[in-house]
Amino acid sequence: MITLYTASAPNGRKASIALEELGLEYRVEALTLDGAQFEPEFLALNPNNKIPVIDDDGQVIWESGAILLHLAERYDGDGRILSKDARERMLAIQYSFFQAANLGPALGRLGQALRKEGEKNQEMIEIFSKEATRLLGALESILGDGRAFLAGPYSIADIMHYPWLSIVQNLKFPALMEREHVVAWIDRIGERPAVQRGMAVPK
Ligand SMILES: N[C@@H](CCC(=O)N[C@@H](CS)C(=O)NCC(=O)O)C(=O)O
Repeated sequence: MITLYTASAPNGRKASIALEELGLEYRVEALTLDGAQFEPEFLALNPNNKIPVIDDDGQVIWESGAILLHLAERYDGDGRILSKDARERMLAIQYSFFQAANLGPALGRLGQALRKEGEKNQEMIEIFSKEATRLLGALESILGDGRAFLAGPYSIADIMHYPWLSIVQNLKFPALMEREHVVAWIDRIGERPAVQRGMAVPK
């Protein structure tokens, strides 16, 4: 049995989308991230106090990219989220690392700076808006060659990016709205029924 520890937050939705794409049964433990992530029971699962975490028959995994790779390696016999072709597989891993190391932290810090109560740190907002804009430009150029998905076939690379970029689209972030290839990609991924189910977790 798989238990997913998650919250109403984009990194958790990467895991629920992958679980839905693979048609796996799983139990959801929803955290509110208002302190529950610092409780000893949760820190025993992830000392880094962040969701998502999965417990797959006693094997505990954290970091969204590692969770997606685990699910693909253990349950994806027919390459639904990770191609069996070695080059496509490595491309999917490359773009997954790219998301976890770049867009995730930039948008996460930007969100924190914008949500801060009281006087906002304009320097932080400017630094991370600029970085998010730069990364959207890189994605626009990658998708500009006409590919439908980031790494050839649909993959964990698309799943890693989608929950974050859908937030940016909902906010109508100006630097996104002019990136037509990225916007078309967001719409394409968002049409997938498994993505819609995964995005609705936790209920
Ligand atoms: N690199 C991690 C980032 C996970 C992450 O930042 N999770 C956020 C929610 S989207 C969280 O749990 N924040 C709680 C905290 O920082 O205390 C991953 O990809 O899994």
